[in-house]
Amino acid sequence: MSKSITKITRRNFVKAAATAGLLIPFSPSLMAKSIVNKGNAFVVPPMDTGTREGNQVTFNLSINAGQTMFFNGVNTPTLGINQNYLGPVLRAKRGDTVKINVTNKINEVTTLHWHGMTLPANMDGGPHQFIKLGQTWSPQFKIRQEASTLWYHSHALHKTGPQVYHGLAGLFIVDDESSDLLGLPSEYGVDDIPCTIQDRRFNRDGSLSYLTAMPDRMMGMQGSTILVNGVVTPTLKAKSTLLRLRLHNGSNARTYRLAFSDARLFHIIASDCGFLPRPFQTNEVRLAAAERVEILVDVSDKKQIMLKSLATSGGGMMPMMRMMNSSPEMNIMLIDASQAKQSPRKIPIELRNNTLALNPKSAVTRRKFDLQMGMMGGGMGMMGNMAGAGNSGTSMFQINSKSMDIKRIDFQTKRNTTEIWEIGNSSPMAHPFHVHNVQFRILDRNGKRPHPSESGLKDVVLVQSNEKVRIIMKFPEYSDSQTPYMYHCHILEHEDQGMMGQFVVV
Ligand SMILES: [Cu+2]
Repeated sequence: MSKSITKITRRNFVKAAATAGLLIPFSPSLMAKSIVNKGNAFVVPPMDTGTREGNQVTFNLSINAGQTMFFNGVNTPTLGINQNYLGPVLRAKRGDTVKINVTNKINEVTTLHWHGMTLPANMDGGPHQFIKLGQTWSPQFKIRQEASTLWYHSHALHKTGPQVYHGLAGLFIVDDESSDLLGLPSEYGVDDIPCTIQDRRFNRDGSLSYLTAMPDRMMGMQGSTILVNGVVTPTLKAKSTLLRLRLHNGSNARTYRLAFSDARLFHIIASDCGFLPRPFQTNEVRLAAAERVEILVDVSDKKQIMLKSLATSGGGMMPMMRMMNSSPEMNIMLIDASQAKQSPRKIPIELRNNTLALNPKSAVTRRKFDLQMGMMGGGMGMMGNMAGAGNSGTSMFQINSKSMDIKRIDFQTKRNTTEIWEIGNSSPMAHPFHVHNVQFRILDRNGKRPHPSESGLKDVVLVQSNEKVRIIMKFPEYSDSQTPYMYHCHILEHEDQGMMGQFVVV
């Protein structure tokens, strides 16, 4: 193939997009509004602590198809792990060795990836550790990192988007010795509450609508129905006046700007991979796809408050760019604190410093990455190529002018060494960039220090159009010259279409 690929720049983007028919207005939810059930009760996902023998913990997970009633009287075909939609909250301690038996009972190849976990490459659950129908994959690894809210999800090659969209995801909570001493709300489902936030779009027959509207491949799957733990905009009846919410963006693509309807202040206590040094007070937090934050919110006034995603208006002069980077106001979940009991807990002044040492002076290698949405010459060629992405090594979704090729290792790093990566974005929209096996710290955004809410350990960083973000990470001691780890955009449709690369640690 000798097609010419032009990078999308702001100048040529609108012209090409118009030719490709991408400027057709975004169709909102195809689901009739009247079916949306207003009074849904919040569901706390089942917690699974496995079978413990000393520090050895065994989990049994079964990936299956099922039916879920998101709307009264309407059955939606879904996928789940040990249940019909999503999976249990797995929970283990630092120092444990976990063994997870994952059995595939669906009629397509799948995987489970332990997002945020430091672990050997062949235990990672990326596209190389695929599981066929009827097979059981049993990764085993020691948990070496700090208390944090991690997650797990399908990472099947070119299938991550549809499989996660239909339900293959769950949380993985890591505890450690000292997190228990912080005096934080920690009664699971009572004052310590996991919240997986997802946006979905439904067809008239109640089935999930996937890649049915023109911008879906370009912008990633977005929908106007919000699910929290698989329930449409639920109502949480708070049992305590101080709530710890573990907010997880389990959406395929959407970035949220989370805030309460009365703009009340809350405290962010943790980001993707652990606690911040001290609580950061704010009245809103941005959460891109795959990111997590833990917040403490005081509801002792016993009011009803809506957790919302505030509207964002995209930057840029061009209408397409504005559309790609803007989002409407959305209701996430209602918190009804009228029955809440007085909490004995207080918001701590200090949390703790992460123990992971990441010193820029010790960085031995610097790498540059550019997130790109290249374009085939000719408007319709772009659409044709997008539809066919994945079979050839050429698609419009690229990192450093290459799209994912499972047979190509993009680079290798050395174990126990520190690197600084500069991630640029020359495409017109923001991309959440994720690296497997490491926890990184954000050094700067366009040369400026990151926001305090991003000062902790992370595994995903949102990179805006035209932004340069520098991150620092240390590769752990695991090495395997044969099995790669992934780095990729966590807009799952971008990942599936090639915005992903592979590295090995030697
Ligand atoms: Cu992307």
